[in-house]
Amino acid sequence: MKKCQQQVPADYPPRMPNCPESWTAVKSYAPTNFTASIVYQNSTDNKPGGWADPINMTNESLKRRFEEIPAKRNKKLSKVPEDGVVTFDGTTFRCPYPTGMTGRGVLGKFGPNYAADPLVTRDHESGMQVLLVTRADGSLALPGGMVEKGKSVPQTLYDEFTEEAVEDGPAVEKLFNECGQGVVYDGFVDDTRNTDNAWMETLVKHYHATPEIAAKLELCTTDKSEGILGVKWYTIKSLKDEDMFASHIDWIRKVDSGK
Ligand code: RP5
Repeated sequence: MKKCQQQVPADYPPRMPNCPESWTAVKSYAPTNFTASIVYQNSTDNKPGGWADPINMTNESLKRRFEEIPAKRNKKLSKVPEDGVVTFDGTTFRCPYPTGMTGRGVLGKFGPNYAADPLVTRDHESGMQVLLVTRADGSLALPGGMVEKGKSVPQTLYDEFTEEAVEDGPAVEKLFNECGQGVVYDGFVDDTRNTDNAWMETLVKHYHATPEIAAKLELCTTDKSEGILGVKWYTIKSLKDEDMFASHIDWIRKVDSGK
């Protein structure tokens, strides 16, 4: 079972009990319906320029939003052929897993809500280390964030890293320009905020800092980004699954050299 089938953030009502594991396993389905008031307050029909889709999403407005998503990401949408809840150009979009909840929860967009996650590592005598933040709920996470309207994925990776984890400066520029190792993951995130109608997808890019660059990265000590409690290097092999946010541990283990 996925986290998004069993767990909820503190400000959510409970999901449907005994949520089916897959869409094909659905026999009777009575999901909880929940959209947070903050989503309605920020819907573009209530607030011009708001971050959430209109309350009554039309095919036309969904089309306009999809056109804003970088073309490369359009191919990565999670699609299912029938019984879905969001349609666009004859295609139906639904969370890849039943979540026991409809509505948008706290997520602004119908369908995929896009994020970007920088996965920054360094070599250490204890083994490869990764730079993680502590989120408000106490879980450890990559310092990622939502791809906001008008922002590219590379810009989001840089901005989130310098807002949540490391002070901006020449060392960060060198890290991003010279230490890129490629995209580790691009797709669905097992995020406890997901619903059947709105879910997280992300692009994770790996950067491996040289000892010189790692030594110059100055970790943030003040909370510039709302809800971040701290930032630290962690030895990957000592991380525990239960301490980690969403499916971040899966991508971190993919890059661990084990040394
Ligand atoms: C996760 O939520 C993504 O992997 C990303 O790390 C994060 C973005 O949400 P916020 O940090 O902006 O809440 O699904």
